[in-house]
Amino acid sequence: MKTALITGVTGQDGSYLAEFLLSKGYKVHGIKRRASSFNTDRIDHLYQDPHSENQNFILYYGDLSDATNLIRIIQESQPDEIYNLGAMSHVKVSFDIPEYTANTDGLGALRLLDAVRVLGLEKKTKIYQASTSEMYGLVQEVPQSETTPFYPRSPYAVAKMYAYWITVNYREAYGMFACNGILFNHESPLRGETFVTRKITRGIAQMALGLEKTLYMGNIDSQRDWGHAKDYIEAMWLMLQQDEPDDFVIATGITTKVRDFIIMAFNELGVTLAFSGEGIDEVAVVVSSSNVDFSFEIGQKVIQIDPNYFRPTEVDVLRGDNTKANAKLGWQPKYTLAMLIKEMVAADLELFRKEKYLQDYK
Ligand code: NDP
Ligand code: GDR
Repeated sequence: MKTALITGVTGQDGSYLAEFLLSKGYKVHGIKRRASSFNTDRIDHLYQDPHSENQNFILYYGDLSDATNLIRIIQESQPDEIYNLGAMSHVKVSFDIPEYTANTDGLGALRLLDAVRVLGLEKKTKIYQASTSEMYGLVQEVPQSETTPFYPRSPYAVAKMYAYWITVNYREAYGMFACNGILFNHESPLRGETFVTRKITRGIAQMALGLEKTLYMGNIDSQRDWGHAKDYIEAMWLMLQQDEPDDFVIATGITTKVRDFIIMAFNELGVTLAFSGEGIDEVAVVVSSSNVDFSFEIGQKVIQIDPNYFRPTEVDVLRGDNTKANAKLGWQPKYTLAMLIKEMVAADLELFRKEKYLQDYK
């Protein structure tokens, strides 16, 4: 039985990856942060009573800023594979807490790599580092591949650049099996509520049920290459099953504007939109045709632009070239953007129907 350790196990990717590895027969160890309220919603269905026999999903309290804690957990769990998914992962928030972001997302990766070295596990333990397309930042070329120069545009991306290069350095200096997955945006019904796709699908579901009237957005002209998290966590695993460690771009190869994501998500409910206005504050998005099953009104201003959601420096266009992952890992995405949006809108409608029911009958 193989053993894996996942940092960030309570996040979107961590929860899908834990489920995936358990289904492959792994013993899975996960690190969760101590919080004053429960933060394990996404993995509660995987919970196993510590008193049960053959427990194969084990959680530890820990933090990427705490090296001694990481050393202890790695020593105890003796993992064959470590997936470093833990991070302060919100680009906009990283402008508010840059030092914390550097410590967790940059130095956190170093602490893990060094813990493996200190414990003498360099030849046993393989490491996956969650690198990101945000490292490409200011557009140098489109599509972006493993050879495209980096130009990070946020404290988050700069911190992730450190993690990327320290992973490469430990691979070259100490012969460690350490890989960077340069993953483009990937989403799901488990996506954090403040990332743009989930914010949109939640907002639409709330408006459809009459719980909200307007959704406030930032830059709807940026373009992202969106895939489904379920496809992407499989690529992480594939990287660690190869004979040699390497770095891979994981992306769909298709880019879409945020505003087109909005249109597609509304269309999912049979609602069409009209856009007008040019300047940031003038853009107005109103309902042009509706669906009687939902609470939209013709002319309702469903999207309004709020400059507070803009970033000081933006990444305008991301589109990944997955040729290498396709050739060497045999990886390609199974989900289309349309399938992803359908699943996310349906899940959020279901969520807010329950909430509305509770509100109506309390
Ligand atoms: P999430 O934000 O959903 O999850 C992040 C996880 O990291 C959570 O479990 C969080 O814990 C944990 N965490 C945060 N701070 C710390 C810390 N100081 N110590 C230990 N754990 C911490 O991210 P995703 O699942 O979307 O992404 C996974 C990883 O992949 C991240 O590193 C992200 O930067 C990277 N990435 C994500 C992409 C995407 O599109 N999703 C694309 C490319 C890279 P808690 O639940 O307590 O907050
Ligand atoms: P990103 O994802 O910054 O690409 O980072 P996010 O969904 O936050 O933004 C995508 C684009 O949408 C624009 N946008 C808004 N974004 C948010 N969050 N809220 C808004 O209201 C809004 N309006 C417009 C943004 O400006 C941006 O252009 C994600 C994270 O998961 C990172 O951890 C990961 O590394 C990258 O994807 C790849």
